[in-house]
Amino acid sequence: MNKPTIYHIPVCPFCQRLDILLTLKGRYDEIAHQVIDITQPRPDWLLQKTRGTTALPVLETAGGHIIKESLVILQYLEDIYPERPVAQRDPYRHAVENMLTRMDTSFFSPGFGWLMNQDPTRREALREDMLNQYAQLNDFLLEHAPSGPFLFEEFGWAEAVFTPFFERFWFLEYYEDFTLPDEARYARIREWIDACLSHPAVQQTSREEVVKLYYDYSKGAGNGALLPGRMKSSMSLTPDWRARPWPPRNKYEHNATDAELGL
Ligand code: GAZ
Repeated sequence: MNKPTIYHIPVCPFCQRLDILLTLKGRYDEIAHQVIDITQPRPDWLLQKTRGTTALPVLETAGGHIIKESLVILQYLEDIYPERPVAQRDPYRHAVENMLTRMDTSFFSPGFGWLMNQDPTRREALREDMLNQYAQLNDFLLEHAPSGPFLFEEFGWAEAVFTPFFERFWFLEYYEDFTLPDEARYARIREWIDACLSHPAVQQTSREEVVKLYYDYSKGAGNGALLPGRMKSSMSLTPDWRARPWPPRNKYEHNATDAELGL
């Protein structure tokens, strides 16, 4: 019997969700993990498996079936590895974590939108949008889990869904000088984020990797796209990010070259 295979992109937050879940279950090594280079066209063999779609992660089951969409794959992994459940089993509790999960897109979209923004006059409005999303999560947690730090007793499903984005938003601190204000309106979400970030199952990436790989996103080029005048994307697999210098932070004033980025 083949192992199930996950096709993934390094530093993709949706892919990291699966790594977190598998780590929580102690099953990470039972899956084959195959890296796909986001800066190159998808290989034909992969496009054949996906029938032409390019978004990752994709899971190929041991029986050769293809499953797309990170949240769908998470549920599949939860179902095939039912010991050490990560999702809640009680119907009401499961509904609560699903409500929070459903807030993911309205949380991460303004974060990526702000990172990719190129118009300095829009910065304050984008900061406000982002803060409103943190406030909504804060309110949800105050209603359903006032004593914290997690939604339930332990790091679980909602934490696996959101933590990759808490880690990606290190790019907002670096490129947009964003920090969550030290105010009561954000105290509960701050506590959740801190507890999530320090959990042992979420250490697949680092602030340094995120900041270096997402430089081109900060200049408006997403998903491995190439910026004008550049030969290489900051999302390239080589040179290794550890060997590259920290990128310049002044995205609104300066276009870094390949050489400046250590590419
Ligand atoms: N809904 C899918 C899932 O699995 O949950 C999303 C997967 C996805 O978007 N994967 C991206 C991908 O494979 C990599 S991570 N892209 C290559 C391709 O060919 O489609 C997020 C953004 C954004 C831009 C990028 C990303 C991101 O907004 O992290 O907003 C959330 C991509 C402009």
